[in-house]
Amino acid sequence: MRRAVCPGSFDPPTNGHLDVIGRASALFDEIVVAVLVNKNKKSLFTVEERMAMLREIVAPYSNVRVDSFHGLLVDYCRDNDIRAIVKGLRVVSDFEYELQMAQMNQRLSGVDTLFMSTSPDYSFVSSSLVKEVATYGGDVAHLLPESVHRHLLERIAERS
Ligand code: COD
Repeated sequence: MRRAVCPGSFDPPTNGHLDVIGRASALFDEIVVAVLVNKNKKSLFTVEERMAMLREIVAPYSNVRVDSFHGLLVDYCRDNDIRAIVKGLRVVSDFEYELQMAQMNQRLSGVDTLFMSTSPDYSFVSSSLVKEVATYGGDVAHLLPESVHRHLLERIAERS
């Protein structure tokens, strides 16, 4: 089985993430969307909340499942028989960091990283910018799946 992982923080998942996940699902037998558990990073949503949002939005793709992981991504890949990492590339500045990680992961484990160019509609979208704009009342509805947008507005309202 050709299985690949789309890893990330997904705090929260955006249309940019979903675009890459959906396109990757057409290329592999199975895609695992894996949420990094990182206790040192302050997040707006818990890992469980992010996984629940992801499960909801990937429901149309029958070969996509959602999981979480601790520690090194390459260890998760080894333990789950995953041969490829799929990442989206937005802008040139993404490339330098992503290339470094891809080469490190390849050297550590032999797992290859495949880069997918982001859709021009979402090349400027990141979870952190979406949170910032929404916090100050900007409209981000067109950048997020509808259910995620609802959860985001609820969370911001709870915190204000
Ligand atoms: N369009 C297309 N793709 C996008 C968009 C967009 N608008 N936004 C994000 N993406 C893609 C990017 O490929 C990104 O890599 C991925 O989605 C996830 O994005 P985020 O922001 O949710 O997640 P990150 O960047 O915080 O995730 C980083 C990882 C968790 C993948 C990374 O830190 C990791 O693998 N950590 C595990 C520890 C480890 O193995 N470290 C050693 C690395 S060599």
